[in-house]
Amino acid sequence: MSRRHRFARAARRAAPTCVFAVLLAGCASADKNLTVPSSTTASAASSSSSSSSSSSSGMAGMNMGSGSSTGAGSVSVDGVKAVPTQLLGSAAWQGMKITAEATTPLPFVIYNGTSEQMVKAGPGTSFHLMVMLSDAQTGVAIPYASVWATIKRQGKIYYDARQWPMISRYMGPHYGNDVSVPGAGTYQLSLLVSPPVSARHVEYQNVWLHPHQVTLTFHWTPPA
Ligand SMILES: [Cu+2]
Repeated sequence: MSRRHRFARAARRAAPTCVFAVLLAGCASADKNLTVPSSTTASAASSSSSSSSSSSSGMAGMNMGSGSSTGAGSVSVDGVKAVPTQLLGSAAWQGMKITAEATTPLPFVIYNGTSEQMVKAGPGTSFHLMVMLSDAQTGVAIPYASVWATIKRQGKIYYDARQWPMISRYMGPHYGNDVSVPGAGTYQLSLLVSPPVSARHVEYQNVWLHPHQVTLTFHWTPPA
């Protein structure tokens, strides 16, 4: 099954949750706007993005416990501490910066407007994946899109899921989920990003009109 169809099928499967999230998550775009996604391949090492500089060598020693790009080890709000993040890679798409980061596994709450569901990271969870979409020039977050993440190693798929539109005091709006991978290794992370489904100021009228896929390579080492 093609990625495109998998995406659409999964979007339909997610329909009950999309009822409330359709505007925020852009779930409708999966059925309405799908065309064959354009695709680029970037790796953390080859990306020209400034923020990827630490990943080109840093990922070899990826350690969720010590690597920190937030420097927020001492920051705590209501007892909830910022957790260190590790850059997995970044790419650019028509002026949108797509950045994938990982934090230590963490619980999160899915709230649908009337009820909530707590998602706890199980013992097999490797990390919490966060995909940030932002304007490459201004750094302002871009909401209302959808992100589907697929993680492969040597052609085998180990993770394949929609990312929740998510908010966080420290990370701001992002798209994320808890992820399990089978141990240390070099993985390919593919991100299928759908167009933001929203009204747009005219500076954005000609960009991000079709789904777009990027592939990032990262090295994963479980924390000691
Ligand atoms: Cu998150």
